[in-house]
Amino acid sequence: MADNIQVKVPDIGDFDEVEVIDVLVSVGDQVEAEQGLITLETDKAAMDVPAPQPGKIAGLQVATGDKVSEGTVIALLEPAAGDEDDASEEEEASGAETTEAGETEAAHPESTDAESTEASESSDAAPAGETREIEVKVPDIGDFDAVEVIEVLVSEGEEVEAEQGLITLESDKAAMDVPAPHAGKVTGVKTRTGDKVSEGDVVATLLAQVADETPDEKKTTGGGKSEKSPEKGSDKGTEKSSGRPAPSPRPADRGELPAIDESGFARAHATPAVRRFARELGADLARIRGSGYKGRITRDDVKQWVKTQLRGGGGSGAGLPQVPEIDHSRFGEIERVALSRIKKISGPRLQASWVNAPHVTQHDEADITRMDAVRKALKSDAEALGTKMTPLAFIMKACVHALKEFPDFNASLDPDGEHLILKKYFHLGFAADTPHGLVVPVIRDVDQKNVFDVARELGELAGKAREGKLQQKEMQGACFTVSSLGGIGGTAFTPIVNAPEVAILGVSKAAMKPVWNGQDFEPRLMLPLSLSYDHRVIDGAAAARFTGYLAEVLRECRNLVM
Ligand code: CAO
Repeated sequence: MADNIQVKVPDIGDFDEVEVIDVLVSVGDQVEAEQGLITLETDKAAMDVPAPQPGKIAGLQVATGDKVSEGTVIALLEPAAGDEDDASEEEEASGAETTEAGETEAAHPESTDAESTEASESSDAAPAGETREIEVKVPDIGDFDAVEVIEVLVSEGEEVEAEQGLITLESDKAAMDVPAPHAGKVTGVKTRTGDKVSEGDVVATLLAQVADETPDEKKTTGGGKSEKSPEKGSDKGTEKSSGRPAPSPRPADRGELPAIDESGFARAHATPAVRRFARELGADLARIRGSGYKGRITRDDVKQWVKTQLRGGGGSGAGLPQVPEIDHSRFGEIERVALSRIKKISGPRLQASWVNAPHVTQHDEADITRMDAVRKALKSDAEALGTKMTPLAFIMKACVHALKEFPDFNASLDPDGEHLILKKYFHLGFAADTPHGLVVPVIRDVDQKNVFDVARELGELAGKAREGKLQQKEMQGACFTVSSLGGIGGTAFTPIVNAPEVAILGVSKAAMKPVWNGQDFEPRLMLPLSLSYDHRVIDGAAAARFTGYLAEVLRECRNLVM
């Protein structure tokens, strides 16, 4: 049998002690090469640590909420048959190491069902005020059955607070946490990510001090189908799990946060750390729209929401009117397919940018007749170097000139909303269309590279993007983004700013047009430019000057090659 491979956290840039926000696989799962095993989240971004090669998960060494750094072993992978020979090669690339096949036990083994059943029976008989083991079961979750566990938020041995989410369930309509009914220590985790659970299923066992238990509390702790439960229907989700009446929410006054709706708070999709943070600030998670993976509420969402409330509410995207839910099958045959992983991650980010940054798009045209002649003249030299010389390399070089002339475009708005962070470097992102979705690789220091270097990096990064091999650090640090649909078509579009950048340049397909030179119409190759910008930072006049200047730099085509 092949040796197991230790999968380690790769180089994650300047970050240390990064939080594991999701464990995407379970022991025994078969995984493909590049499949995400865990998700890490820094202040800036979420990223997956992928499997270096196909195989079976022989052990998991981390749990949600753990902190990891470069080199931390996160899982043991039993290579798929036939891939053993590649293992050592892969190790080098991924920082993985082999270990003896025997060392494959999961770091968070599960306790047995027999123990928890017994514990549950004894818990029902135990007097109030005693420390005892209780079973936490899926409460009444309305009309849903066999709901997917999308996240296990705790591991065995972990101390939890009352109301802290233990697992997250996701139905077609909503994500909800099953919370701990009491503070205590997790003695067993009974579900894994990907399991399907229904009302009454045991999700965990907890050693807790149970004082003054009310009938309502009993119902949540052991509210399964097997219990003699009171009438069903009034305790959807976790509404009664706190045993406290939920204070009725009231509108926010300026400088004041609305009261927390406890039942909504318990159901909100957020990690324990974010829950604690929200409690500290008095923020109601039920009111916050999550921008993280699968709509998870991040620390930044909480901060942003609190800031907006203190400024008088609105604007952050929280409390947006919902699009009505429609049963499309009433009108004809339908098929429901999962979004790609990239779309699930990029969707909330695009939406966060769209709702946070007031967008305006400035359209313009650049005469690139001369630039295209230069590009064609360089094409064969580029080909000799194995590089394709497309207009995009020139456009990125021209953008650097415009960014130097208009530094406010090479900036980000400080989260305090009162300062602009001006960047003295010129790292440019470009949108790349891949079979899995849209990604934005970044070319660093474009100002210090000639057009051949830029074209070569464009080709390399676009190739990696299409193969799904981009590393996280190759998508970080951009100051400004170019989104080119020039190779496809169209005359104009409205790109969404890649926040926290403040502007993005959309480029459409160049076309030969008759242009009046004062005496005659001349055939000129005209490139459509669509600059979207964050109107909190950029004014319309500045945007018009920016595109005008950019068009002039492209027309002259000076200082773009070297
Ligand atoms: N006008 C006319 N022709 C253009 C052009 C333009 N603006 N831009 C590129 N072309 C031509 C190229 O010269 C090339 O032609 P040849 O093969 O004859 O030289 C052809 O179109 C294809 O170019 P390309 O698309 O392969 O290369 P690129 O450098 O222009 O773009 C990349 C690379 C990765 C940006 C592109 O492949 C891509 O993914 N574009 C989609 C980006 C996207 O989805 N944006 C929308 C996001 S929402 O904001």
